[in-house]
Amino acid sequence: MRASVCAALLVCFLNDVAAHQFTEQEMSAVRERIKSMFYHAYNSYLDNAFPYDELRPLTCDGQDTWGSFSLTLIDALDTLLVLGNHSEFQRVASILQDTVDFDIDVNASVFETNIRVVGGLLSAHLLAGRAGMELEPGWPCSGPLLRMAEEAARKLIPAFQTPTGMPYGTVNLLHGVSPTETPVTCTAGVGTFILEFATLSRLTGDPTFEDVARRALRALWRTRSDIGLVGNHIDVLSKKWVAQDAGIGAGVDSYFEYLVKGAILLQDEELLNMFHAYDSAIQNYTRFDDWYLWVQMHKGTVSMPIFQSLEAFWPGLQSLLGNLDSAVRTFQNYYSVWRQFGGLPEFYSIPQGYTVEKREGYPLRPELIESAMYLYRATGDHTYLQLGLDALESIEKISRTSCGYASVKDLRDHQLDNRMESFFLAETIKYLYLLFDPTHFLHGGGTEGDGSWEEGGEGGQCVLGAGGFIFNTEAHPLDPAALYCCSRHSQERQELRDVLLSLSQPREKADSQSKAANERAEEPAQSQSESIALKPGERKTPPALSCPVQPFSARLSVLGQVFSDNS
Ligand code: DMJ
Repeated sequence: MRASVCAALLVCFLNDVAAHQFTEQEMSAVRERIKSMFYHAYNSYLDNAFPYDELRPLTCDGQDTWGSFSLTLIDALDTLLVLGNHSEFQRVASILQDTVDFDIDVNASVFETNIRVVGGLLSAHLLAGRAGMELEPGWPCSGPLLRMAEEAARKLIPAFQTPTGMPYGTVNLLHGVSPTETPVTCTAGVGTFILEFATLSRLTGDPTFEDVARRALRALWRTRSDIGLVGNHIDVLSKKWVAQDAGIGAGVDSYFEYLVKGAILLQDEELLNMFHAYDSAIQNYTRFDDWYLWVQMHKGTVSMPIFQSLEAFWPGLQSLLGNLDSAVRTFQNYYSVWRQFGGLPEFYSIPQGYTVEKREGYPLRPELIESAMYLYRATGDHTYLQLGLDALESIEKISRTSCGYASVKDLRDHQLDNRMESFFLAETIKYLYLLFDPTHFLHGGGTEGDGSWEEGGEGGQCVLGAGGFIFNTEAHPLDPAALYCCSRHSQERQELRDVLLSLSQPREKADSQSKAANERAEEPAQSQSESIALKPGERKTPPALSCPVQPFSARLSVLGQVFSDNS
């Protein structure tokens, strides 16, 4: 454990060194550099790779990877808006409507399609007003990008038709799940849908999406071990754990992220309680010196004493729950690894203080920068800006090529891979930019910077952006106020329909219906999805929206308690 002692000393050292204080002028200069990084890669993707999914930055051409969706363009769309480029956002949104086709004979990852394609389209839909796009009268409860997101998500639904409700990992977009498909799915592949699917349900009024996501979450919850942990891969037909390593990294990460963010987005205590129960087992069994190890899910014995780069989202998540001390200490551990290599290797052996064989790569992942963004907002400590600047310099130096940014194959000798994952433009660049732009509207509230609240819906009764934004795991921001607004509207329409029905029916029948309606009202509070059902195939008409200004801003806090308001 000598290396871990060294790492601990380094952490103390990092804590003691006074961070450089960035002036607004310096931060603005860094923002400009980040913008030019984005356009270097983005323009090169358009010139050399579109309509393929990804740019190949060494050969300056393109390839399909996760499907055949022009994935990088969908994933990067909301980053254009984040950087303030409204005209390009509008242009791309209309290109995507004209060119992307989900009726294709392609086997796609249910997880990746959801977080990148459905998440990207939903977020672009919700930001379309700010980007100055022409909006349908019913927006944000309807709109072309929302319809595209819905269409993509519908292609994923067959994967959830299993006896357990837990989805298969892959689905053919044209034919559904192949009869030869493996039933083994990773934990994150089961539990990373509630943000996008609940958003879809609450915007469109179709409960199907939220229902399947919740069913999968509840099924997964019931499979936890006696000591409260989940493993890495599960058989979705038999519910047997196939890989029994429990940890917070690859294969599991975004499951925990979605319990917390789902709780915030949907004001849902069930999800928060699940997370807290997991968190206490995680703290008990996997945490050592503010690192998180991998342990056997039934016994709690250490199976892999390694840190994975994907785990670096955890301090950011902790800060969302107000658990700052722990978040800061864990972040410092991870930052010490960054400084050792100028990037985060995929795996890092904690006892040896070095990379792990065949896992020396750094595919320009966002997680450490994402945590830095949350922690800077929470603490104001410029150490996090320093990490951001280190990351920028390092990416420029190691991975920039003449037509983009290449994944690093090996951080020890800086060999490159011919791949630029779409999350580089969707997440890494976005979080980096937001780190250096603390008054950006996406940081929430309507009082600072360009963060004015936005009106939506007919007559402008829908106040959007008032409760901050929740980022999905691919950094696509979702607006809780829009969900609330649209599902309120659905509820009102349902009530109106009940009244009209009761008026148009004979007395006796109307009495029995109003009795049923009263009984419904007396039932314990259900998830909102159960009260917003439309009949299959039914479309919305332009709504008369009514939205609150208060509730979300009063209840949500980036730093503090999720349920601070008990009313
Ligand atoms: C992204 O696709 C998402 O952040 C996902 O949750 C994990 N992997 C990549 C980034 O590392």
